[in-house]
This record gives sequence, C-alpha cells and structure tokens, in this order.
Amino acid sequence: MNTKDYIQREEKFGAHNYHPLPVVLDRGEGVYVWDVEGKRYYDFLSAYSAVNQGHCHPKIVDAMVDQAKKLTLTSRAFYSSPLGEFEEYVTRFFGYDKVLPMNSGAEGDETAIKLCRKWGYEKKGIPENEAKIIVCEGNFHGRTITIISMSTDPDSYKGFGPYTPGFVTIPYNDTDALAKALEDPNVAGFLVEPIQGEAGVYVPDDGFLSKAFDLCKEKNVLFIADEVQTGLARTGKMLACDHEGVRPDILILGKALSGGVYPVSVVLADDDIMLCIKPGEHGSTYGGNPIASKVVIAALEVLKEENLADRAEELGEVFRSALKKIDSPMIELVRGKGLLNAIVIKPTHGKTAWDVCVALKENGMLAKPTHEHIIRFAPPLVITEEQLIECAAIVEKTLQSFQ
Ligand code: IF1
Repeated sequence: MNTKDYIQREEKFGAHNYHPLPVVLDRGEGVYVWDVEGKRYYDFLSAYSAVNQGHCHPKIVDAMVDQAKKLTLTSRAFYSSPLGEFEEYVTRFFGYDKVLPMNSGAEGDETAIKLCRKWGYEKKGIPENEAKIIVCEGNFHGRTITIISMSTDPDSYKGFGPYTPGFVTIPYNDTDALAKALEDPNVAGFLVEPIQGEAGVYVPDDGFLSKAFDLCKEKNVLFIADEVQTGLARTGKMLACDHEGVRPDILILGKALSGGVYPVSVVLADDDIMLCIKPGEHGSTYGGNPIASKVVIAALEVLKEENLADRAEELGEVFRSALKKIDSPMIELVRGKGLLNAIVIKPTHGKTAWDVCVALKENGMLAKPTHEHIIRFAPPLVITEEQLIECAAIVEKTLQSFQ
C-alpha cells in the first residue's frame, strides 16, 4: 500500500471531520516523523503542542508500558496506588491544593466551567442558574456543545444549536471591555487562553493577563486559564501565565501533560474552589487512571530534567529572528512566544497558507495552516538550534519557490 491507498481507505471508512495534509505518518522519534513511504519530516505541529517532549520519548513510553503490564484501569469506584502519587506530584509541581483528572482538553474546560459555576452559587452567592462566564472573541477551548456555545467562529458552532447559555463575549486583549463586563454581579469567572492558539498565535499585549487578573480579583471573579496548548514549557515558561506572574484561580492543562502518548487533562485549584464539587457530582471512567497517572509524572519530569521551558525561550528568539530575516513578499508578519510561533501569509498569485504547507511538506517539514492565511510553527521543544536554523531555511526556500 502507498500514501494514496492509505488516504483512500480513510476517506471510505472514516468520518470526514478533518481535512488533513496529504501525508500518511507511520513513525515518530523526537522532532522527526516518517511517512509510509519512509520519507522523513520535521514535525512543526507537534500534534498541536501535545508532543512538546518529542515523539515517543523513551522515558514516557516506558512509564506507560510498565504500568500497562500491571494495572490499566480501575474506575474511581476504588482507590488505586498510582493516583495519589500522581495527585501529590502534580499539585506540588504547579502549587495548588487539589487536582481533578480528566482525559481530553475539552473535558478539562468543561470541568472548569462546572467548577466555576458551582463556586459562583455556593461561595459568591449568585442566584441559581444565573452564573455567567466571560470569554474572548476568537477563543478555542474544544468541540463539545457547551464549549462551541462560547465560540465566535461559525465553523465551530454553525449547525450545532441550540447553544448553552451563560457566556458573555468580549474582544481578546481588551481590559476595558473586561472591566465593563465584570460590572455584572452574576459573573462567576473569566475563561481565557494566555495566547490564542487557534486564532493564529495571537499574543496579547504585555500586562494583559496581570491586568485582567487584577480586575477579576476586584470583583470576586475566578480567573480561569486554559493552558491546554500554551502550557508545559511551550511558550518559554512552564505556564504562559508565568510570563506575567499570574497564578490562575483555576488552571486547565492537557496535551503535553502526557507527552503525546496518552489522553490526559487536569484542572487545578485550591480547596475553597475545588471542594465545591462533592462526591458523585463529576468524573469520568478513565479520569485519573493508573496509566495516565504514571505517564504524567514521567512527562512532567522530562520537562524539568531537559529544561524544556528555557530551551523554548532561547530557541524561540532564534527562530523568530531567522524567520524575520526571510526576504519574501508572502510574509506579512511573524509572531509568537517561545516555540509557539506563526507567520501571517499574504496570499500571492492566489497561493494561500495551505499551498505553502503542501510545499513545505514536499521540502520535508510538516506545518498546518490555522484559518486561511496563518501558519503555526510549533516543533517539539527538544529541537536543536541547528535543526531550527535548517527549518527556517526550508521555510525561506519554500516561500521563494512561489516567486
Ligand atoms: C482538533 C484547534 C489547536 C486547545 C485549547 C482546549 C482544547 C484545545 C486552547 C481542547 C485543542 C486542538 C484540537 C485539535 C486541533 C487543536 C487546535 F485547531 F482545534 F484549535 F491547537 F488550536 N483548549 N486544540 O487548543 O483539547 O479536547 O482537543 O484535547 O483536531 O480539534 P482537546
């Protein structure tokens, strides 16, 4: 079978809920992936920042395999030996009283929304069913009905109504609009991405996060950070909020929490918030399972041992300055933080970001457009400076091939 055969089989038997680049991946190691024809690529998507530690990191894979041979799933009807170890490790790692483990990032956001509403009723005294959560235009927090009810992107919400009520939308990076929205006494929380990934690596002004946090505290509103994509060393700090010294009241993590080997998400909060959810009020069959518990400990250890946040900080500067040196009319601008970067493409001769990504693939580099004119570049954080420079040269060669 060749690439075309694999694609045709997926087309025939799989739902058409994606439009992948025409490449069929078969193996991954570190910053590289290989397709079914044996061609090697630099992975500049990292499964949307789930593979920060590099593909198939041996330490994380070993943790998964070892636990998988012993005990994989108990459900939360019983205690299990790895769960407490994971809970202690993760809460100490991020400095919170408690952790609530789930599976996907969307489940992490849904959990945070339930937790925030419950806190609003029990602790802030908001009238039952009146709690509101402020969100930003251009947000992406997942694909469930409640989460798309917050979305301002028709591609996310059109055709899936009716929608969950209780969300107020303000422009991103706008603390005046936030201050105004916070005047409503029924607001329980402000849910925000420290950098908007899907919106095209939209980095807010310096000070936005800390100002927003202060405004929320003035009005007894929970600051909820969705760090599913920006967290875990990706932006040059362990959390993107760390750039401004902001400690979210509720922290949502996913993706690289498991180094891309297993779906795990968590919500972290202190007791006065977390204990608003009582036994039997929330959970999931796989939430906090033994494999997830061991995998997360290994994945977080790798981030620390390999100093991946500092690497992302340093190499991000190198990469952005290399991209800014590229002489191409197609590059409108370069933006990002750490190793979460993007270029905004000015369509030239009718060529779009998609065309550029197909050409990059031909040149041995995988990236994906977000919206029609932005290309996100997010390699595994284990990439070396030499490899990064080589990839910037691939971007230059590819863009110049369009002239
Ligand atoms: C797909 C986008 C990125 C996220 C933030 C929660 C979630 C995500 C900030 C939900 C997930 C993924 C979903 C993935 C593509 C990717 C994505 F293009 F969809 F928007 F990264 F920008 N919060 N983002 O970025 O986590 O439930 O997916 O585990 O294929 O839909 P999830």
